[in-house]
Parts: sequence; C-alpha cells; structure tokens
Amino acid sequence: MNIRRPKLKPLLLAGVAVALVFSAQVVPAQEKPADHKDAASAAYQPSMTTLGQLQVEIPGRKAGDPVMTPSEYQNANTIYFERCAGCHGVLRKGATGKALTADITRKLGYEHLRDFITYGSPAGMPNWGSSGSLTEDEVDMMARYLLLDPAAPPEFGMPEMRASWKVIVAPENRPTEKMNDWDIDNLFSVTLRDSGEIALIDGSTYEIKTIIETGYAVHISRISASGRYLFVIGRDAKVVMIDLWMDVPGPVAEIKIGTEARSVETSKFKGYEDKYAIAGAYWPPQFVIMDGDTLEPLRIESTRGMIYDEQIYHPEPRVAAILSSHYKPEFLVNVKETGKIMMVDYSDIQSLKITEINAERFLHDGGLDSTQRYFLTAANARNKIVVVDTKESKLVSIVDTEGQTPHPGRGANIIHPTYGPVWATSHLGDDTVALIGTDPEGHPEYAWKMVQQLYALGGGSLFVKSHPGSEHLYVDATLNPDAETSGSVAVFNVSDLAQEEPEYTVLPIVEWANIAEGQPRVVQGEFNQAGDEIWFSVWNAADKESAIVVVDDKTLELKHVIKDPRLITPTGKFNVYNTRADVY
Ligand code: DHE
Repeated sequence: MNIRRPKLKPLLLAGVAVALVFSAQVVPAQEKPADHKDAASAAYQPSMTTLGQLQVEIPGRKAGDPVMTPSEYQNANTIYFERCAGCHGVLRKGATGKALTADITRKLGYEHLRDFITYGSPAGMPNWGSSGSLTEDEVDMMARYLLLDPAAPPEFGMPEMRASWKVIVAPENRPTEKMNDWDIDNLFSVTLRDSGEIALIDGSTYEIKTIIETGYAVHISRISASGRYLFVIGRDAKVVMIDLWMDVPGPVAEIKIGTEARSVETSKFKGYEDKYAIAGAYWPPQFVIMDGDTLEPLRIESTRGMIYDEQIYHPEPRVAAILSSHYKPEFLVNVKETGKIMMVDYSDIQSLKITEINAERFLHDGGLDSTQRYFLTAANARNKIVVVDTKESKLVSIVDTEGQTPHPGRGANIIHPTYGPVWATSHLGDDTVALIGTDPEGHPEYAWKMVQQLYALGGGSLFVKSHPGSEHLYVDATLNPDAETSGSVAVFNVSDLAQEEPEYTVLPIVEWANIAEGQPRVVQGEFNQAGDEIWFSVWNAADKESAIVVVDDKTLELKHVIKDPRLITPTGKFNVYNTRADVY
C-alpha cells in the first residue's frame, strides 16, 4: 500500500498549508473549549483549563470601571484562562499575543475591545464573535472583563506542594529486585490523553499490560536513568511516579507542582542516576527539583525575570521542555517567554548554580544530537533552532529554519549521505523539514547550518522520528486540515537524501487502522528498543475508536494494529529504553 509521491512544489505548498492550517476543521479529541478544537492552529495553543476552574474575586474597583457581577467575572475569567491566556498570558502581560493589561485596554476602550473580540485580526486573533464561538453577550462580558484588572491565580509554593505530596509505597517497602517478567526496556508508556491515564504496552507482544490513572489531560512520560521509574505529568501539574519493578507496576508517589504544567525529567548524569526528578510549570512560572525516590519537593526556583533581549521584566515565563544533560549534572530548562535556557547544576541543591543562556523567545520543545552533547531546541514563534553545548554550557548557534513554526518533538538524528550527522525538525505552519548539520569535528563546514530543506506531506506536522538502526526519516502531519494528509505519514529513505529532490513514501496509517467512525489523526512515531519497528498513534475523539499502528521499519509494511476499548485518545508513546537513553 505504499505510494511514491514526487516532491511537492515548496513555495506553493507552504502558502497553501499555512492558509489551510488556520482555517481547518479538526477532530474534536481533546478536552478543550470548542474553538480550540475547531482550528488546527488554535488546537495547538495552550488552554489553561485547570486555571479556568479556579474561583476568583473581582480585583479592587477603580473609578470608571465597568459593572460586572461576581458570577460574570468568574465566567469571563474561565473563558479567559481557557481561550486567551495561552497567547496573552495569565496576567495579561502578553506572550505570542499582545499585552492586555488594564492600562492598555482602557486606552483602547470598550467598543474597540468588543469589535476586536468579535472580528479578530489578520495577525492571528480568532474572530470569536463572528465565528459563533462566543455569543454577543459573552463578547460584551469579555470586553468589560478586560477593562478590569486581571485576577492573578494563586501561587503554589512549598506548603501547597507538600500538602499535595503522597508517598504511596515508601522506598523501604518497594521490591529490591524486579518482581515481574516484563521486558521493561521494550515497554511503551502511552499517553491516553482524555482519560487521564497511561497504558503500559509490551513492545513485543503488543499486550496492554496495565492501565494507570495519572493527571488530567496527561501529557508526557519520562524514565529514570536506570529504567526502573516512570514519571508522568498531566496538564494539572500532577506528577505520578511509577515503579516498573513491582509485580504489577503502579504509582509509588505523586505530587502537584503547580496549577498548569507540561514537563518532567530525571537526572541522568553518571553518579546521579535516579537521584532527582524535575518538573516545570506554566503556572506559577517555576520548576521544582524533587527527590528521585519519593518526589519529595526539595527546591523550587522561579523563572520570573528579564526577557533576554529587551531586558524587560516578565512576570510569567512558562517552563517548556526540560532535558537532562549526559555531560554534566545539569538540567536544561527552557523558559519560554524570556527566551532563556537555564542550565541548572544539581550537584549541590543547597547552593544551586544556574547558568542562564540568552537564546531566543518562545522556546518550546527539543532534543539532543546523536553524540548527546548538543541540545537543539525550537524557539517556535521565531522560526529558529537554538543549539546549546551541554559540555561547555554555552550557546553554540541560532539557526533559522526557513520554515514556519518548527516543532521537532525531540527531533530525529540521521547520517546524511552528503552532510554527515544531521538533526531534523518539521514545522507546524508549512510542509518543510529542516536538516541541520551537527558534526563540528567531522563536517565543520556544515555544522549548525541548515543544510537541506525537504518537503513532506503538508503543514501541521508535530513530530519527526528516526533511530540509529533505521534508514528512514518519518514525518507526521497531525494537524493538517486534510483528512488523508493528517491520517498519513511521509517516510524519506536516508540514502535518497543526496538527490536534489528526494521523494518520500506515504504510509496510509489511518487506512491501515481500519476505523469506521470519526476523523482520527496520526501522531508521533516512536521506535521499539531494537529499532526495527515504529509505532504511530491513531488519535480519534474520546468517544470513538482509536488505535496504535505498528510499521515494519525495513519493509515499511503494516505489522500490527493494537486496538482495545481502553485505548482512549492515545497520543505520545515513550519506549522505556529509547526515552531513558535519549535514542531518537
Ligand atoms: Fe505537547 C512535548 C507543550 C499540545 C503531545 N509539549 C511537549 C513539550 C512541551 C509541550 C513544552 C516538551 C516537554 C519536554 O520535553 O520536557 N503541548 C504543549 C503545549 O503547550 C501545547 C501546545 C498545548 C497545550 O494546551 O498543552 C501542547 N502536545 C500537545 C498536544 O495536543 C499533543 C499533540 C497531544 C497530547 O497528548 O497532548 C501533544 N507534547 C506531546 C508529546 C510530547 C510533547 C507526545 C513529547 C514528544 C517527545 O517525543 O518527547
């Protein structure tokens, strides 16, 4: 069932893809407000849904303030956190969207705000009113709400963390050796996003070994360096620690590290294996270093501070990706709005040393090169990849990807026939894949340059993937508005990349899954430990059938389809070995 397609015309497609991405109808899979489900671009803007549940009071009134009842203010605040805060910031100080603090909104005035919310703007503000997402009354309410001071959600410091912290099975009561006969290194932890669970699936038999309850709108899994402990974080900032040595693996500790969060990681440097865990929050803007055995919170650090270039204070810079260095006892913490990468030395938690690297604003996701020395991470709204040397704790380069909104996941490492070791990222806003040279020793002329641009299926790509044992580079197009495109994956043969216009093979993953209802999307390839098969999630709405499709990496043929009523909205998949050893 493989179809070969010629290279697509880059300029034309890039334009088409962007236009489509911003007008797309997509699968209503996530627990998000309706409008964040309807447009692909909006579907990928953070919804601060947990913050939206908070009870708030109207801040002190000033002369001339519009009249709002407490319940109107509460409703408006919920709408704001769920739909607006992802771009305009929790405190309305601006992020990718404009600042909306009361000094600014009062100058703009009620009518301006009402019309802006109703009709949107070409710069990306959705037309909430004219699209029917908000009623006329709601638009009026939001315009009045914006004229008042924002309601700051509560902080979440040590007392709150400790109050939420539970050691379910104390370390002394845990097994001293592996009690099950599971092949742990080839286990997959699969995010079941809308059911707030993960599935642990055997990488050889495809059997769902167990399902474990985790956080709300569960997001990612990371594994301790030894491979024993699995850490999962939900958007509600709940971290759950699972012991894979137990007879039936289950949670041994949990904690909430804030109100909204996306990232968790563990210490991997030699001598510190399994010693610490770290999690980063969107709100409050902070990260916390925890004990690797119990999740006891040890040290909380705020990320509030100056934006790297303007040197203006930002009160709520969110923590995006966190990565563990293999070269030093350091965590790399991406601080989104200030554009800084904090290299946090965990060798002495008491006297914490942090090297702050000025990088670029809107840092999001990223991963290591094949030597694991360099961290390549996307400043996505700036169309840049930042390269950091984890050995020297220094900025190496900032590379323009010439695409729109790079979104690498952890990226993919391949050996290019011409350029040597390169790292790849695809883009949300167009069909391009950027290949960046990563070998300053062997191929210095190509290092930290975009050496080639490939054209894959279309815009809306979220993840690329390869494996040291694979000859292929896989590119999804999850948020593309076209059902056939978002249901397929493009595969480049690495040896073909020397050609001027490399072709790719299209794998019709959704067709292979044979799902009758809904418009499922294919998301995030993940290899098994051996690197001879790759798994893709077929992500359908929560009330519809989803699946995981397993592809033979050598033949690019369908190998297996995992289906089970318990597989509700599967998205990210994390092979234990590949995740702990950073193989991608
Ligand atoms: Fe993610 C990684 C944030 C929406 C699936 N996502 C990340 C990381 C961040 C992030 C900061 C890097 C974590 C790290 O490495 O430490 N994600 C966000 C958002 O803010 C955003 C855009 C909107 C939101 O409201 O959360 C968002 N993410 C999604 C999805 O809708 C996805 C596709 C489905 C889902 O399960 O939620 C999704 N994100 C993922 C996955 C990874 C991820 C699978 C890890 C990829 C990897 O290979 O490591």
